[in-house]
Amino acid sequence: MQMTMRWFGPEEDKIPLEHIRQVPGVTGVVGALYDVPVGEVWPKEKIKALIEQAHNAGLTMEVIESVNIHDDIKIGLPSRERYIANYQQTIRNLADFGVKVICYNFMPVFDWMKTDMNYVLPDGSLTMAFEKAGIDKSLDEVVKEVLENSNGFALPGWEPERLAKVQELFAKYQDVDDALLRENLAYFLRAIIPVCEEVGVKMAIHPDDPPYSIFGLPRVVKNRDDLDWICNAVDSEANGLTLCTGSIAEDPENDVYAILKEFSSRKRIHFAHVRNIKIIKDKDFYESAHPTQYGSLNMLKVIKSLHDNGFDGYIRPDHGRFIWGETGRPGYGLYDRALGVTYLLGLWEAVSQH
Ligand SMILES: [Mn+2]
Repeated sequence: MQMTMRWFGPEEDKIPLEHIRQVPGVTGVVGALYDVPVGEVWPKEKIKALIEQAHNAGLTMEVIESVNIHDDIKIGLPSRERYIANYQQTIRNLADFGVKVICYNFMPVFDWMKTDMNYVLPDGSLTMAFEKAGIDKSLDEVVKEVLENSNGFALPGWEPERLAKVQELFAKYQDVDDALLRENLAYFLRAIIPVCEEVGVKMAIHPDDPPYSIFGLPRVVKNRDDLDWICNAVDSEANGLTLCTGSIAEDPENDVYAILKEFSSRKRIHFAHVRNIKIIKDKDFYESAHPTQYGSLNMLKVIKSLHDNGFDGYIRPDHGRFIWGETGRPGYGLYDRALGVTYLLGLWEAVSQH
């Protein structure tokens, strides 16, 4: 197991790598290029510069999150061929600089959805929340609210240029149902997994957040059966998962521990996002502090399910609250994620010595 933290690069992240280096137990950062348009090839010189920065700070960068998938691939348009060829080249370029895992998602339009970016907890800390009532309004209104509450930071998957055309994007997905989206995912995987096998990279799909349909959009990474279908679509270890405990747990019907156990045993979890959430009622929730007592997940059981079933991939605390007056990109403050790291490593050490 290798403990990492996400880092958005020198332009996009106000947290210096030197500070991440000082969090005990963190050996690497999870990064990405944010100035390459979705669908284009990631140039070698930019990848080199990015990864060198991590190395110069004494950290590895073996996981990339995310190389996003162009909408034409998800919709299944003829132009997907060009974008798939570009994706294959990006995989080769990343492998050249030591990248081992690529996290991605296959969600139409939105990479994730929250309705409150500054939800105040009883202790005065700020977190993100999702309440169904928050999306029972017009699409434009919801998009506007998320963009306005991002504290001036570009949120991953919520690029304002792209979302300015949100109505147009929705129209393009009009005829894409779950079955077609799934077929388009399999088509993509059949094209890229052989390249991954050749260069030693593992793909790791992130579950839908939230793991059910919103605004009538199709969803195909929601639960155990979806994950099983994806693993079988191309039966290769290179075709794997980013197991995000928070996203999976946002549907109370999902048995997070059983999913962790099954897919760790099957050697398909290459990357784990570990966070706790607190269900408020039905499917409404907020992202709580990591320890078990603050959320709805038993974090000892989460770590045990990974550890006892042979998980040896990369792990990171997913999001953190804003505490101690810190401000910045919602979900990605340094302090609470650092607390998450030490807590998760403490659990890991305990279960390792049993
Ligand atoms: Mn996640």
